[in-house]
Parts: sequence; structure tokens; C-alpha cells
Amino acid sequence: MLMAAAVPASAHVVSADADLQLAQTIAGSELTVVIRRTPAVPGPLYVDLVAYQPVREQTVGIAVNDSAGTVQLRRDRPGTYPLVLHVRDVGPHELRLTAASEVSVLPFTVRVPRPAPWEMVVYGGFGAAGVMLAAAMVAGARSRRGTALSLGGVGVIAMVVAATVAVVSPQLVTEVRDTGRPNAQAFLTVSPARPAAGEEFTVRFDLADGSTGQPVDDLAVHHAALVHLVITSQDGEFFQHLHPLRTDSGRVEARLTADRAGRYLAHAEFERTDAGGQLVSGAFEVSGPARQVPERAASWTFPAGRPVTIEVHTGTTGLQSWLEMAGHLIVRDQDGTYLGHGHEQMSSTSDGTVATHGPGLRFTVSFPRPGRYFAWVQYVRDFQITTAPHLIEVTS
Ligand SMILES: [Cu+2]
Repeated sequence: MLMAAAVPASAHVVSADADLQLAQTIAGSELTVVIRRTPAVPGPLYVDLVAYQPVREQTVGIAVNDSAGTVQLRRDRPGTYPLVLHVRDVGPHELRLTAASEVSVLPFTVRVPRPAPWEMVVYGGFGAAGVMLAAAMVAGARSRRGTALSLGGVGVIAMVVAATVAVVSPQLVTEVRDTGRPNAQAFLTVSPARPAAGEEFTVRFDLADGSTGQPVDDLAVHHAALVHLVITSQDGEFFQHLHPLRTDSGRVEARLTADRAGRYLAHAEFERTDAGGQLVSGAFEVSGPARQVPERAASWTFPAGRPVTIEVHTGTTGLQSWLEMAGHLIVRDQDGTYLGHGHEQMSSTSDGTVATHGPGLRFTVSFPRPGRYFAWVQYVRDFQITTAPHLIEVTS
């Protein structure tokens, strides 16, 4: 009974990570790669590809080390495509995602729960105590007083050690955090350098450590992606939220097609391991005939410089989690120097199922200065990403 009460609960055990989700925009498809928690190593590695509409008919290759497989995406069959790979070791791995001529290499770490050293002491101590005390009782019953006393004594010592370690164990779990990393410097390249409207082109960010100048290779997964890339036209009429492929150390790329000529802005949001989030940006020009910008009325009017809550009615329930959220709000000012991001979180009911979301989404954001802002609300239902554009008037 004492053992059952005193042995620390499994809450202290460094458990297997939760599912790892990585959004990727590859060969014209918006996917989320889900690496499921691994129960044992060596053992199966369960990978799900979640495809969002419109799904392109294509083969997607997934490989981890020498274990590889393919998934055949079916046109207009959005949803989950499962695949089972094999993993041999714990530690850092790379998942290689291929589709058409595009490749992305995604680092991840396999962690399988293993007892910590202090747990060995606790379990070992209680185990030894049990054996010694039992032996002492047997010796006592046979009237070997000296032997019984010394066995009992060792048993008591073992129990004291185990109980002490069990009590102080929370302080033994230390976490070393390396904070205060320098910013990443971002260099934007667009190829061709001046793309034409209606033609596919590549947007690339090369990220270099601000101190060493080396490629930044410690991007952390945040909001289910290594990098969130927002491409907007200066006039606010074009918007794409992409998840660029990691094509090299410190390099991410996305392919897209612009629908109008003019100036465009690329904003990339990412986080380095054990460092804060960062937003970097660049601008480029798209050639082609000019298009008229329709006159739009503001959806909302807010004061500048204080938090405001925006309520959006999607007109639908059953919203799905996308990038770990029920809804996303991306806000940009007119010249593109400000880009904001708000979320509606997914909530769970007490029985662990995800609560039904929609039709309303609420976002709390603030606008630094008066002026006109473009806003895009994004949510997912039936694996269809909906983007609703809005105009916001911000007063002083
Ligand atoms: Cu994103």
C-alpha cells in the first residue's frame, strides 16, 4: 500500500510527444502532415496526410530514413490519408515529403517515454525495501534476531532513500533553456525576379542567424507549421496563406500564381527553438495588365491602440481545427508595414471531444494606428479552407 501511495504517478514521466502537425503547401495542394506519437522504438511510425480542398490528383511520397511510402491523393477526396512507416531509433529524424518536382525536408524528434534516473532509484528503493523487510520477517520467524535486524535496517534505509527521492523528484526534473537568440535575418528572392500575373513563380526566404550568419536551422513548429507565409497584393485584393517547403538548411520556398499586376508583400512568421516569434517581410513586383480595385465598404470600425473583439459569423457549425485553431484572422495595414494575427482557439468538452465550433468566431486584436486595414478570416469545414476578406476602418 505504501508503495502504491508513494511511487510518483506517471505524470512525472517524460511522455511521448503529442501528435506533431506540419502544414505544407506542396505542388498546389494544401496539406497537413501529422506524425502520430510513437508507442515503441523500433516500431511503426504512423503518418497521416490531411488534404484540403481542392485536392489535386497526385502521388505524394513520404520517407523517414530508409522507410518510404506513397499516398495517392484523389481529386475531390479531401480528408485523411494514412500511411505506416518504420522508425528504428529515438532522437532527431527527417521526414522527406515529395510531390511532382517539389521536395520538403522536415526535421522532427522521436521521443519514447523512458524512466528517468530518479524513477529507477524510487522503484529500486521500494523494491529493495520490500525484499529486505520480507527477508527480515522470515529471519525473525526463524528466530535469527541479528539477521532480521540487519535486513530490516537495510530495508528501512532503502525505503527512506526511495521516499526522499520520490518527494524531491519534482526538483530533479530540470529544464535547460537557452534563451536570447539573435534574430534571424531574412532575404527574399522571387524567381523569376519579376513574375507575370497568371504565371507560377517561387517565393523564397533564406534565413540567416543575425550573429553567426549561418543558415537558421532551428525553426520550431508553431501553429502547426515551421513557417507561415502570407502573400498579399498592395491593394489588398490578393491574399494567400501558405506553408512553404523547407528545401534546404535555413531555406523555405513556396510556389504560387498571382492574379494581378502590381506590388506584392511577403510576410513570413516563424519561431526559433527557445526564442521568440519573428515576423519578416519583403516586397516584389508582378507584371501584367492592371486590374480595377472595386470600392468596398468597411465591415467594422474600431478605435486605434486598444484591444477590440471582432465577431465573425461564418453561417455554419462544425468548423474543423486547422493549424490547431478554429479560426484565423490576419490583418494588414494599407502600406503593408503592419501584419497582425488573431486566433479563435479550439475548445474541448469535458469528455475530451472537440466542441462544435461555429457559427460565430471571436478574435481579440488591436490596431496600432488609425487608417484602413485589410482583414482575412480563415476557417475550415469539410476540409475546405474558406477565406473571407474584410475592410476595417480604424479611427484615432
Ligand atoms: Cu499558417
